[in-house]
Amino acid sequence: MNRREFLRTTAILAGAAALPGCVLFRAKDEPAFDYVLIAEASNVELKPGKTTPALTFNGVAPAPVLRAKQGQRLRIKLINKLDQATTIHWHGIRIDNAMDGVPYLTQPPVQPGETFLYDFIVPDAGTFWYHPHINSVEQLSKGMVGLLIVDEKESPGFDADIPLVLKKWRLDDDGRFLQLSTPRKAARMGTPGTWQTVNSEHDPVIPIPAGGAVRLRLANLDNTLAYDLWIDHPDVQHLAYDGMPLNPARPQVSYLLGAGMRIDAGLIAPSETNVEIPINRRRGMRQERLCTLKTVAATTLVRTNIPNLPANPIALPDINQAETLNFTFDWSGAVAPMGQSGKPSFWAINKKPWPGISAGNIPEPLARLKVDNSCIFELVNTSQYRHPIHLHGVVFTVLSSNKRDIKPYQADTVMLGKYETIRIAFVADNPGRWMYHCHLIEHMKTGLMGYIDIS
Ligand SMILES: [Cu+2]
Repeated sequence: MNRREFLRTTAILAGAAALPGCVLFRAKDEPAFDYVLIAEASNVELKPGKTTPALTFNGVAPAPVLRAKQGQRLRIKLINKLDQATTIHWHGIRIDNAMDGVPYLTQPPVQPGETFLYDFIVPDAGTFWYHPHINSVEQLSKGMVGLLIVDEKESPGFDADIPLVLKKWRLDDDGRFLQLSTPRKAARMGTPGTWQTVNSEHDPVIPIPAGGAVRLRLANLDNTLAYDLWIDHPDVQHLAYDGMPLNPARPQVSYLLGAGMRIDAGLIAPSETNVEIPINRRRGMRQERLCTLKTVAATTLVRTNIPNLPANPIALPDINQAETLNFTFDWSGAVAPMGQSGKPSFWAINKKPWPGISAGNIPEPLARLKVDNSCIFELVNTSQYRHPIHLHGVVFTVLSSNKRDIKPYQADTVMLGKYETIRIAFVADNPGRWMYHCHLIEHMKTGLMGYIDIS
């Protein structure tokens, strides 16, 4: 048994899950902090036998899985040992605005050699993640992405809880990074990676307890790709999207997982050992295997029911009283330099490409919302390229689409298909300035970003 297999087996026996190479970094010596995250350049092994010069938290890529309990205070000390500024954004957490990790808008960038203490309450249970919100093409592409799992107040009772971080790294044959972005691709569907991994391994086999109730936390932490996932087992349930439970759970359907989005899926593992369940990415008629679940002997009873997840305490919008705002996501194709950055802008929200931000130059918000008001956002995509649209600070309900039937659900990121219009609704109950952007990072960096002001 090699170390990775040992870690996995140990994790299953413990009823928890470990990511290979992603050891929890509890701050034993510094009781004031629950976690210490050191941003640093580190060599990692993604392609077997090859060295990849990654940017990491705590020397591993993807970053360590952080774990907290719903309703608890979480303190994380960021130490920046990079040669560039960074921050940490906590994707999907309904956080205090000052802790949201957006440079200039919510905090000064954390410069090389500096530290920053993130200190916040986690109000919702679910599968969330974290990443810098600065120089995002490079910092996210090169590895500074990790899960933040918030456990329910009472354990739902799964026999295994397995994070599956999807990421396709843009590497050459020797494991070095290729050019991460080109204007041509940024103006279209983004620059895809070349080396697909699940939890930093290519096509891994992941043990699950035979007969047990298994929770899979599928997280797309890629900068670019969308995954049409399919778990090849007859009774898979979708339990949650973006950490927000579906009540009741829904049978597995096609759900395009854009950059930044998550699915919690549940299944009862076959009671025989050595049964393999592939997880595939569907691409038209083709299926590309991402990883394989494989049953191993376990001391669990044979289960018949997938546990339910309790709802999170999200205020429900009053649709009849809600104010509707329209946001059009446009392809402008302009190669004209934008704003102060002088970089090309290809994308715009309501005709405004994000001009960049600096200490003395905070752009105007895309909208000002009155605190506690219900709002409907109508998201209009006028292009043939899709956009995973993410709003910080709140959880919204996805209401409807002009292209497909939507059974409403809660999320923090919604995939806006080509020429699609989607309506989302939420209560603006979290005051602050919240970023509102496409999570396809090259789109965000070439214009498709803004923020809303709730006050
Ligand atoms: Cu986009």
